[in-house]
Amino acid sequence: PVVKFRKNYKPSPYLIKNTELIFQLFEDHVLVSASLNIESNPKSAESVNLPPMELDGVALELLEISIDDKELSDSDYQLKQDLLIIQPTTAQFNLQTLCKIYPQKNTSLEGLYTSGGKFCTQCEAEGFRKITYYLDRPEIMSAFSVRIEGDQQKYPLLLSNGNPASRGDLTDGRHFVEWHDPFPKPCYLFALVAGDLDCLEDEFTTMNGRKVKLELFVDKGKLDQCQFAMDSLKASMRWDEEKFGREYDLDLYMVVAVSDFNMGAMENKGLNIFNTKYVLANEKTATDADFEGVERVIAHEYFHNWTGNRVTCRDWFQLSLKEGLTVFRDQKFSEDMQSKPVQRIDQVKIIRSAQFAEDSGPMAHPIRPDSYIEMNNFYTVTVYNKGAEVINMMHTLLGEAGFRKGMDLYFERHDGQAVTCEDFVRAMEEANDVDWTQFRNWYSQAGTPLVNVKLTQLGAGQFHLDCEQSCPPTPEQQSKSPFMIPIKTGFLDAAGNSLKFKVEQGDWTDEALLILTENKQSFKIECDAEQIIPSLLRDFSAPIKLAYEYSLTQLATQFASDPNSFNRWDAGQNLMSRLLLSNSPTLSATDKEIVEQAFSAILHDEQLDNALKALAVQLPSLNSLIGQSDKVDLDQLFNKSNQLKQHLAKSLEPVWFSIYNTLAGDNAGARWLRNVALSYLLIASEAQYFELAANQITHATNMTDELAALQVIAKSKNGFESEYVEQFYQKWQNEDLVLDKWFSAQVLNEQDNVIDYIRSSLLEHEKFSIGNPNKVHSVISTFSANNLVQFHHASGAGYALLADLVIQLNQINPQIAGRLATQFNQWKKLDSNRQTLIKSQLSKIISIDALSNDVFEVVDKSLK
Ligand code: B3K
Ligand code: ZN
Repeated sequence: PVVKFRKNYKPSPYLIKNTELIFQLFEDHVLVSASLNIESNPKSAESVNLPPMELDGVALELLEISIDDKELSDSDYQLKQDLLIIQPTTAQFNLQTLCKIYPQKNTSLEGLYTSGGKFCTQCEAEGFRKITYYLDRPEIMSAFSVRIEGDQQKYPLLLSNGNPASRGDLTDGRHFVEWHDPFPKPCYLFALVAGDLDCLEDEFTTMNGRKVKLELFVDKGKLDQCQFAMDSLKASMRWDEEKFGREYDLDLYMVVAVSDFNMGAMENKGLNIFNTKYVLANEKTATDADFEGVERVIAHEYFHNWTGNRVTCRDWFQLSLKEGLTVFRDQKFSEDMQSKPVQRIDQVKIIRSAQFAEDSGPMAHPIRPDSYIEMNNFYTVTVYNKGAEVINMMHTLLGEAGFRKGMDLYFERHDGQAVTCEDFVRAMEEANDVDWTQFRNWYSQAGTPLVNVKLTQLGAGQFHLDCEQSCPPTPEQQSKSPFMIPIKTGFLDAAGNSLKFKVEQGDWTDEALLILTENKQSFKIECDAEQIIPSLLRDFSAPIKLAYEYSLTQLATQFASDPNSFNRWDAGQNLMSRLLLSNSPTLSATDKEIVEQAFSAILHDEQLDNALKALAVQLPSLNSLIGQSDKVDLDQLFNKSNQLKQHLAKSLEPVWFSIYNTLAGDNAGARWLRNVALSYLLIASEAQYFELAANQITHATNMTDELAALQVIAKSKNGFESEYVEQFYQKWQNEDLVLDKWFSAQVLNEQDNVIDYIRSSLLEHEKFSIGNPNKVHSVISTFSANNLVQFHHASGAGYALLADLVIQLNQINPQIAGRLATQFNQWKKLDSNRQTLIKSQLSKIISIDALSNDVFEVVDKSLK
């Protein structure tokens, strides 16, 4: 496999000004003819000499090729591994090719493929080369005209990007539609859909009074699950106008939902293609969390129209330019639509459980990676979510207005261009007249910085806050320069009241932004109090780990009353993490009591809303505990976390019971808290409270409650034989997305026979399909990421299961196989027995025949 390096970037010697494509769709193949207007690139030093032109192409049968209407003879071109090489003789010419492809056999779900009887595409990152020979790199921006021909009955809908230009009938029951997209775009944004679908139509009037037609296409019979996605689309369109002054630019915006899709969704210009999971939702079939997911992903793809499509990436190393920024935008949108602190907590949970793990493992990379083998492996939590945190720091440093100025300048300068992260930072800098030389380290350095903070009292009301930052080595970077780290800070007194203070010579305030730039830095704090408790990194103002030696009482105080909701939650997490990760093999009675009392106070706090309560009384996830540690004793951790859960379940049993019985589940927050209470009750006594769950699953009127009950039942001792699990299946067997939940609920059972059950019942189930990423995710990813007790079973059976699936998927769908393989990446933190077991699975994987680049890259790095 070849490694590609960022430092080797060179502009392409050729450009493609216009792209005309004709697709002839048939039952077992598709003919693609391409006519490309090619020019030498004035920005390339080599282009004056007309070097050979190398076009990318994978798994294409080249049937015809000509230049300027003259057919080429065999000696005029070369076909090498995944390349077509021609020798241009003029600086401008037209290249025509005709290729045959087999979408019906394409299980990689990349390029053109079929899903549920319809044709659809996924071209990002490098899938377009599976459709036709092309310069498959994002800086090649071309105006596309597309003609699609197919059977009228089977494919009444023939869709592509832009606006429909003409349509008509052909012979043999066939018809055609022609599309033209006026905005030049990279080929990764190309899309085609053909099929017979239902459509929900609507209209949006833009801020300048233009009418945009909105069309949401779904499988027949699913129209009753579309309204929420449509409403979310309109809300996002309005939000982007109001927040960023960005208006939609075509007359038509289409969204198509397909069942077989490798990720959440894709922002193809004017024709988004979505995983059904992020479109279909109504109360009966979708949980409150699903609704949030739909709203977020619909918004994310819509926001890409400006951050991604109008301004795109020069090369794939710059992916965070569009992804980090667009995640940041969808996060701000969700904060405006939902509860801000709850959203922030969710965002930080992802960073702590998944991104910190990635940053401390073999795949660690900066948000702008320096190298890759398979680009698809770099659609990561680092590029996306840490990338969004980096943008969020800019937002914190510049404030709302300054950030907007930077965005405006970025769009003004770069509309219609393919640019770099550097261009973005420069626009922010210049619009605000700041120097962000050091800030750029966030783009170039991998790893999670650790900031150690100490508070010392100098005299009455005088303190020093000493900060020291460091960043551990990562595979390609041994030593790091200091980062610029904004730390939003407040102080509380011993009773938890917010204190006024001054930093250095500043004004009296109750919150300040400390900006760390040195390895060691000390801030002088003036504060009129005896004892002060620092409330640090409020709202998670930087993607770092922060260490401060709080006493358990101080943490409990913060948990009970920090005015910053995020930090209040965080203090609770911190308190529990400290106890769970300490060296002692068991929890002491006092430890358990401290948490119990803290929970009790939270649950009785009448000011606090239910969603925040629900979050506060959940233990830090095992993933985040592992993600934050360098070494972990899993058995001890599992043990202690069970002890703590048991204790909280038992000691607060009456409280859980009263919440369950008195809280009306009439809004999402209340449902959430009530269902958390239910899960504690079943931990307290399965025998005693099983009836509650049984009753809930039978009478639930919404999927949130129905699923919560299913989850506790499926997890219970007799979960595998439960009649309720079976009834749920009978009820929902024809609702694919609900079945995914049914599969997931079962793989979370922590009993020893779960792995056998997965192998013999779930993977063999008639509704399971290895080719469907949602199913693989529901069963295998959910098991290995969320049933850690069994995934890490000392027998190694969990590892063997994951490895078997990686190997099975390696040929079928390398992208999904590669992603699954990353689940092994934490192995060096574990005990030697588990290390040996995982290592042998990794070695088994790496030695199989025809290993895909995707899997190779992940496993090879993991073994190093
Ligand atoms: N841009 C796509 C992701 C493509 C992933 C390719 N393996 C979805 C998104 O981030 O909006
Ligand atoms: Zn995106």
